[in-house]
Amino acid sequence: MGRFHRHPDGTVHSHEHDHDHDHEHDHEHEHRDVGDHSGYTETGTDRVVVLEKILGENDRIADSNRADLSGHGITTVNLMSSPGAGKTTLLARTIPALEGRARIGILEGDIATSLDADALTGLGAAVSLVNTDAGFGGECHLDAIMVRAGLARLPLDELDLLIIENVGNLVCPAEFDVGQDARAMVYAITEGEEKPLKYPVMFRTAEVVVVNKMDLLPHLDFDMGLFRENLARINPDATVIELSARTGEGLEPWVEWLAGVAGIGDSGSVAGEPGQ
Ligand SMILES: Nc1nc2c(ncn2[C@@H]2O[C@H](COP(=O)(O)OP(=O)(O)O)[C@@H](O)[C@H]2O)c(=O)[nH]1
Ligand SMILES: [Mg+2]
Repeated sequence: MGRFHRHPDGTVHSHEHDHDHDHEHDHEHEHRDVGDHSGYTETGTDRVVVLEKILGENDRIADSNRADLSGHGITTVNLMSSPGAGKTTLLARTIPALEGRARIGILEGDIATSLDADALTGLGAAVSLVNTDAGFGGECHLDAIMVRAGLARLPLDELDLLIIENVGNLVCPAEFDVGQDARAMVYAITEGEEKPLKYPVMFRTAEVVVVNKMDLLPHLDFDMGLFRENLARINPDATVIELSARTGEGLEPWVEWLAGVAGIGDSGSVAGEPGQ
């Protein structure tokens, strides 16, 4: 895709910067009068205006999602991570762990395939799949419109807790409000201690950071102290939960955190059915 820039006459356009081309002959317009294109001082302004419009529209729909969900008594958690950190594996353990305490819906976001949705089907949760390459341009995140489409396929009257497995990506999902009540993220210790510093937005927006793949700790030179220090610089308030989604060790604090946000703190009571 080309890069946008504005010329002194006010026209804005984009074109590929293919350095194999001879610019003097290929382009109809004169470049030398606007100087070095690597600067693009005005490009940022154009992009900010466009992004503000997109995000403003997204936020309006996110607010409708939030209102609809809370109208149904549903607490919604937006679960984010880089690809492969362990979101699906964690959810496969979480659904049975909350059985009898919360009726769970999963909104599964993936660019392509139903692999994760299939893996989470049959565990006791209602599962709705949104593929972003099916009508949503193959986006690297879920936005509020996509989530709204996925909600239409869930039995909202029968749910207490909705967990949205966002598209695996450490950047884009953090920029889009989808109507959640809380954001959680999974971080795997195979990713490197510096990730909170390099990808601050997601780590900053997460209320809870699940530190996953703890079973691999003996095989890695991962420095937990350094990771926690880096995370604290970006988000000192984050709740940190170390666990292994593979073995299930350390799962309980995560399950109780979810129960807490869903307002079903007392183990054993079925949400929405007091007295049972
Ligand atoms: N060793 C180990 N592997 C894990 C753990 N959690 C997930 N994995 C593996 O990591 C890979 C990606 O997991 P997945 O749940 O699909 O990650 P997602 O892309 O975030 O949904 C799979 O091969 C999982 O089996 C864990 O706690 N320990
Ligand atoms: Mg997954």
